[in-house]
Amino acid sequence: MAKPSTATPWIVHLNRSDFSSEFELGQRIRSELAHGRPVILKGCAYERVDLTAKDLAEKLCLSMGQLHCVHDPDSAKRVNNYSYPHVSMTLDEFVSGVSDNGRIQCILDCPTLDGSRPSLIKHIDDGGTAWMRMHGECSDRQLIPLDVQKSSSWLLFHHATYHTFAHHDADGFGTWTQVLSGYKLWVFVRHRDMDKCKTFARYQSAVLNYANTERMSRGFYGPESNRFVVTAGPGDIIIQPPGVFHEVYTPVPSVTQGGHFYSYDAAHLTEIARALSRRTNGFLTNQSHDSSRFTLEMMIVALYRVEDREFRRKSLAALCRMVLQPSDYTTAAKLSPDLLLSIEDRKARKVSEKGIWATRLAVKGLARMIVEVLQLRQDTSRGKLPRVMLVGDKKAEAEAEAEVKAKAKAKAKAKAKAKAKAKAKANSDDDDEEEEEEEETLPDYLFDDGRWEHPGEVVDISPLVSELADV
Ligand SMILES: O=C(O)CCC(=O)C(=O)O
Ligand SMILES: [Fe+2]
Repeated sequence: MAKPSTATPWIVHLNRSDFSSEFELGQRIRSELAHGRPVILKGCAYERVDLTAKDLAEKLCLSMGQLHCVHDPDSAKRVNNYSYPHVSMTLDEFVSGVSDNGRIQCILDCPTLDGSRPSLIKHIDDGGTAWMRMHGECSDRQLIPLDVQKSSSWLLFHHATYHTFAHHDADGFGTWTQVLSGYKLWVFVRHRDMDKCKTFARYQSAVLNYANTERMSRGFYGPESNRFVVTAGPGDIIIQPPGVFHEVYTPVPSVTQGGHFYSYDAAHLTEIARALSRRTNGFLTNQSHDSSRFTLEMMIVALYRVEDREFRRKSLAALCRMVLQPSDYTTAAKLSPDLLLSIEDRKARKVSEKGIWATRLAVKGLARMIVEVLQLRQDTSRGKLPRVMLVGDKKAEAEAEAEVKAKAKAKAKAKAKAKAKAKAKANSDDDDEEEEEEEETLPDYLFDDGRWEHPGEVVDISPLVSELADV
């Protein structure tokens, strides 16, 4: 049973009227996200948009005849392909489904025509800011990929009673969403031992516990997870840190706007989510944004333009690591030529084959310098990749069930042994220190202080700024 979001200090509830400016509110939200805490914000301005042809055409300027990729779990059932529950139809056809009891569908990624988002978001979106601030200074980054633009602002349309299974959002993005009509039961899922994960392996097995791929006999999700539900109505904004698992139920027809962002303060959470995504082939997420790497690079270039801001040791280390070791985080094996064409200056490509990588080379040099001057750790030891389980793969499911049973048996055996040992020890001396549960520890810069969600201590970047002045 899900508990209300107010039942946990993990989820933070704020009201716009309690802050004197959006800047101040943005600072507060950034500091909550840095510790992995979702924020629910009430009292923001919005314009109501109903799921009607008139509102979509007149208020959002959408073309009702345009084809969209519609999520339809029933279609997946019909063709027995659960990884592709999509059908194509016009927006008009989709909207007519609001009064058709035979259809429960949604559109998850309709681009907005004006990049609209609450004005507050610019205070937390460091990736978008980096692109705009550095425009003109990176000669080979004059074009912002459409993928980047579309991921910063989109629309969701839902028929009543649609359910989205637990997932984490793609590419380690943070996500904001604002309901424009209807309601959402947004459920944050969290393993009960999440705080205690001291290794990446532990973190990974905790999130796999509630992944929707794990169809065990006791139900669809692992029994070790807590769920906290937010009931979001018109105007309410949900701001979600990177990597947080969530499932969503939409009881009535609904229009929602949303967008993704990266922030310097939560880059350590972005790193973990991207590492998980890479290792599970993006299987626990619902999209992929091949340009995200370019945005992270722009954040490195723009760093010296970020004034009046504290940087944290672990989040900065994570940002550097992602640009220095991209293959640990990118699910897309290769960037598509389209993507490269859209981002690189064609003239520069003709002039010099090397020239097209000017920014990438500069970023790598900069990131290396940041790591060296600020003495940031970069070591990870995250064990081998897990076997990816496919939904509907009976053999894999049976194997996984057997694995869980074997693990539980081994755990019970180890517990009994530890108990016997403790008893023997208690008999032999009076030292009543508690037996610590043994845990395999692997060196990892994000986990070694035992607080993987913590962004690390404040790091003074002035030595870096003076080093850069000398370059
Ligand atoms: O509203 C929904 O059903 C799902 C929204 C969501 O989590 C997403 O688009 O990533
Ligand atoms: Fe999501």
